[in-house]
Amino acid sequence: MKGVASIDKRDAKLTMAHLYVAFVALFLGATAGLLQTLVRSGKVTLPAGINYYQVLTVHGVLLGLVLTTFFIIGFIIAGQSKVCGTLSAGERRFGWIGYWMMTIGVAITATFILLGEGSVLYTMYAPLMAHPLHYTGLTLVVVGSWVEGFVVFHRHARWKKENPGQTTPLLSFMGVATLILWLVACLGLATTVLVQIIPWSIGLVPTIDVLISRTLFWYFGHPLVYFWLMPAYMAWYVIIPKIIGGKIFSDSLARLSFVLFLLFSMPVGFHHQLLEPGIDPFWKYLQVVLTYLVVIPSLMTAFSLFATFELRGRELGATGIFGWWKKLPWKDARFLAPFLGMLLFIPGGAGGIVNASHQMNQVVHNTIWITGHFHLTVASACALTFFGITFWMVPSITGRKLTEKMNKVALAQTWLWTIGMVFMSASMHAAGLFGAPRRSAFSTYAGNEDSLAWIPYQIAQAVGGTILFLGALLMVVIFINLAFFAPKGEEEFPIGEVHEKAEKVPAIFDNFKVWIAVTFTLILFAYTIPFIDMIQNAPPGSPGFTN
Ligand code: HAS
Ligand code: CU
Repeated sequence: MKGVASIDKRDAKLTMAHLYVAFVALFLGATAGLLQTLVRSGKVTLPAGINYYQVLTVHGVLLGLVLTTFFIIGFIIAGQSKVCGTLSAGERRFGWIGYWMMTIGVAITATFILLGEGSVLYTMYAPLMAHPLHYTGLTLVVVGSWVEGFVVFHRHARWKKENPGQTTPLLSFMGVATLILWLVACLGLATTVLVQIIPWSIGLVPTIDVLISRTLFWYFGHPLVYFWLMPAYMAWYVIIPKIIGGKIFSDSLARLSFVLFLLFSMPVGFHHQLLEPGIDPFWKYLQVVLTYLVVIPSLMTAFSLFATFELRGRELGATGIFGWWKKLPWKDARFLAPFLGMLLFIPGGAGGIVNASHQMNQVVHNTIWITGHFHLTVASACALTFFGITFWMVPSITGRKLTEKMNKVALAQTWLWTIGMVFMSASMHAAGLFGAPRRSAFSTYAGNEDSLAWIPYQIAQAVGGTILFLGALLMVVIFINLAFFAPKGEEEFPIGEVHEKAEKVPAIFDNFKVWIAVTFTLILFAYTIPFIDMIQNAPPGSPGFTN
């Protein structure tokens, strides 16, 4: 049989190029993750003098940066090609230029991490200092992603021009919002890297202002987590309704939640610095309040998803409060994986609210509780959703089929990942409450009394981590199968329709200029005075340190 691809073949090729890099990153990053949980169990030491922080950096960069960014951009491009129509030759050319910049950047950075010249944990965190080329590679990744961002903006604008007066396709709107958020967030990163970190790592200046660098980093670091989350929400709002045979509850509500993410995710970086000295408590307080505001779009999303599930269930004859539960397509991996992601996001989000609460942050901040939090959010809610997308998107755009057999393998993969993650994250939360530190190679403290309380949880962590690793391996196998060996055929690219009773979308939602202006106003409000303060009262700078 001949395969029928759901989008233009040339666009599919561009998306697939991104996914190849993403899944190589998954394989290597998961291997590093396995090593870490084994070391932290206190029972294993790394062979051949491999440094724990080097492994941790490989893990964080490959999974937190490479897997996510490549997957997300690949998905947004495929989605746009589907809902707006194929890219123009020029757009596609710039897509490839951006892709190669990112890929070459990753290769450079990976080289320096492997040489042991870039063990700076999460890509850049003063006063840890890496080789200047490590940062140059990362800069290429970021600039490449901007080039691709402009491709997405251009395709969206072209659709608008071709369809005057019409509401833009929801999926494309969401892709644009996600990449605007990414661009605005990256301004902070670019500033600290170009103005502070690179001159310092080359040796042009002897010291760095750590507080300013970290503040710029977290101005970026918080919206970064929504850059991961919003593509998952794209699937939850637009793809899942179609997979379960239902409708999108409300187009306007979906757009509003994306607009709110844009507005409120930048002026909240201080919730990562609540224990950092040198920031006035008033501004920390203000940013904590804004953090609670950024929870709202997620609560709206939960509401909207419940509504979609319930409406669909009732259509199929469900009765009672939870009757719809039985009507959901549990045996469809395209549904199960993102659904379990949603489920794990409930404790993940609740933990986030704990972190954001100033007093409670003191209990959890330096502990592995936080590591548990972000494995439930990015590594469960987002990762499981990305896997769920992969199950249909890869065969769909390459003209292949997700066979029943592969669907079963995908269900097994979903359970392995979920069970591994539940064990690992739950133990991380528990160990954290007993005081087990994070970002530390030492986890047993020579058996002192405190560490005795957390060691059993660290062993459970390693068990969970091992199950999880098997889940990651199986995911790589599924990806390779779907990309190269699955039978030719036609697989749906599921795009939900809006419920007929939903309100019409107000035109203001489609006007990104307004939202960008409000975003910058809020950023200036939350950061101007704290920055003036930090500059005026700057302590002496710090030299560089290496792990
Ligand atoms: Fe976070 C630290 C606060 C969300 C990721 N976070 C981190 C770090 C990462 C991260 C990576 O305020 C560590 C950085 C580092 O290395 O230091 N986080 C929050 C808050 C939220 C939040 C308030 N985080 C995320 C998401 C992430 C992520 C999303 C990745 C994708 N986080 C913090 C704070 C810190 C922090 C502090 C700093 C801690 C410190 O001291 O260092 C909120 O956005 C969460 C809102 C979410 C919800 C859940 C809504 C539920 C939904 C699912 C519905 C389910 C359905 C299925 C429909 C309120 C949408 C239902 C079915 C049934 C049967 C029930
Ligand atoms: Cu945050």
